[in-house]
Amino acid sequence: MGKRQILRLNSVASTQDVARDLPIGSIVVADHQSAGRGRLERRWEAPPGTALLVSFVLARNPVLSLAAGVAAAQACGDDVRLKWPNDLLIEERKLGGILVESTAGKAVCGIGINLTWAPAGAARLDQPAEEVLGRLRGEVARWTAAPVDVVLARWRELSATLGRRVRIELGGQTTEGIAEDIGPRGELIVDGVAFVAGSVTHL
Ligand code: BT5
Repeated sequence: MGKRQILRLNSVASTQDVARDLPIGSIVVADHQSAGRGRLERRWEAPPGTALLVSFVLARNPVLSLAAGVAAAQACGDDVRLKWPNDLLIEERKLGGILVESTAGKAVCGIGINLTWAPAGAARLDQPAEEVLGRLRGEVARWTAAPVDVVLARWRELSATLGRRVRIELGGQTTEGIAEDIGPRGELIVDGVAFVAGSVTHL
C-alpha cells in the first residue's frame, strides 16, 4: 500500500482529506485549514499558525476516539480533562477536539488543539506546536496499541463527564440524566441507557 508519509503542509482544506489517501502510519500536519471540520458537518476554526492541526492514519480500532482523547490529554498536560465523546477541556472550556473517520481498511484520526488562539469561551495551551506534536506522536502510538480495558480505565480517570448530570442529544432526541460510566466499546451510559453517539452538555 506504499510507504508511510509524514506531510507538513502550509494550507489545506482539511488534513483529514489529505490523510485519507495515505497508508497506515502516515501523519499530516498543516498550518492552516480552509475547511477544517468537526463532527456532523460542524466547522473547526483556527487562524493560520495558531493551532496544532494533525491527522493520523491508523488501523481501525473500536475505541479509537477515546484512545486518541487519552493520548491528546497526556500530550497536553495534567490539567486537561476529557468530555465524552471527543473533547479536550481545560477548566470546562474546550481546548481541542478529535474527529475519527473510518473507511474499510483504516481510520483517519484528526486532532485539533488550540495553541495561541481560541474562540470566545474556549481554551488554549500556549505551548510550541512542535513540542506538543512530538509528545502526541508518542502518546498516540502508545494508546492506540493499548488493550481496550487499559484505554477505558485511563479514560475514566481523565473524564470530566462521568458522575455528572448531562444532556445528550442524538437524532433529534434529548435525554437528561447522570453519566454513570462508559461501556466496553466506549459508549456512554446515562441512567442505565447506552449511547454510542450523541452531543453531550454538562449540566
Ligand atoms: C470536534 O468536533 O471537536 C473535532 C475537531 C477536529 C479538528 C481536527 S483539526 C485536524 C483535523 N482536520 C479536520 O478537518 N478536523 C480535524 P465537534 O465535537 O463537532 O466540535 C465542533 C464544534 O467545536 C464547532 O461547532 C464549534 O462550536 C467548536 N469549535 C470550532 N473551532 C473550535 C476551536 N478552535 N476551539 C474550540 N472549539 C471550537
